[in-house]
Amino acid sequence: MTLQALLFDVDGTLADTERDGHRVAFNLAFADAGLDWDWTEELYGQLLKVTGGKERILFYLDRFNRCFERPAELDAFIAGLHRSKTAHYARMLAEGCIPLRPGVARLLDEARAAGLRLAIATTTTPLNVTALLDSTLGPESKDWFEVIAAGDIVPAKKPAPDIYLWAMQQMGLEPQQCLAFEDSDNGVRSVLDAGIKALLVTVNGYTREQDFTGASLVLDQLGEPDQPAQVLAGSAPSRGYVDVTALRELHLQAQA
Ligand code: XBP
Ligand code: MG
Repeated sequence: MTLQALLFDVDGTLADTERDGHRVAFNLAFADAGLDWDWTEELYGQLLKVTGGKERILFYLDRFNRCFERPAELDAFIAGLHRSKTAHYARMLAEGCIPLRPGVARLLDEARAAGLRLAIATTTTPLNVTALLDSTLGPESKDWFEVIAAGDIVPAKKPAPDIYLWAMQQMGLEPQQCLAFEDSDNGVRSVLDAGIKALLVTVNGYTREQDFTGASLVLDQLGEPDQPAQVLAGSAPSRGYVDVTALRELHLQAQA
């Protein structure tokens, strides 16, 4: 089957959002609520084990803050904190705090010109995706993506495959027709368990040491003509950066 569609994770993949974006927004929400919780860069690396902001807050209480006296309505309390965090995060994006990673805008342009279908598959809140696209590529860029699969649209977040399965179902696609982009071990698990074999990982500071077994190619970034990608596993793209030709080759090899 030929390559038909590119499925993109958002956090860590389209943009390096976690350390200076989500983490900061969580801390602002905690401060607004009068909580003295401080998610340091180091602690946040451990909290990233769990995807989904609400799930991550619960994981923090279970694992790192057992002494906190929990309110009777814990789910509602967490949901309120998370709403506040999302508002802070969207404001930070609108202020232009977080750029896209190298090669992302170029590759999206090339993929559209080549007629590839595009989708998003992420655990983050839908508003965060549109805020990122608006602030980096402009409001019209939302329409480049046929499906934006995000947040609570499926109950089981990554590493479960559900978000990728949902996106492919919406688009009428088979896993063999897709190539996915991820940055983390949780994302890799989700893609592979959805049956997608063509998988390109671009690592970031939090994920560099993780296990990406099963990924077709692991790079430090997609790269640009004047900024070659560094290969961490797999074969280097022929031009030194990821373009549509490299994606087609990768997809072909992954199906073999
Ligand atoms: C991203 C996440 C998200 C964000 C925070 O994982 O786990 O939870 O960290 O966003 P992935 P929300 O890149 O694997 O999709 O607070 O909106 O959940
Ligand atoms: Mg990610």
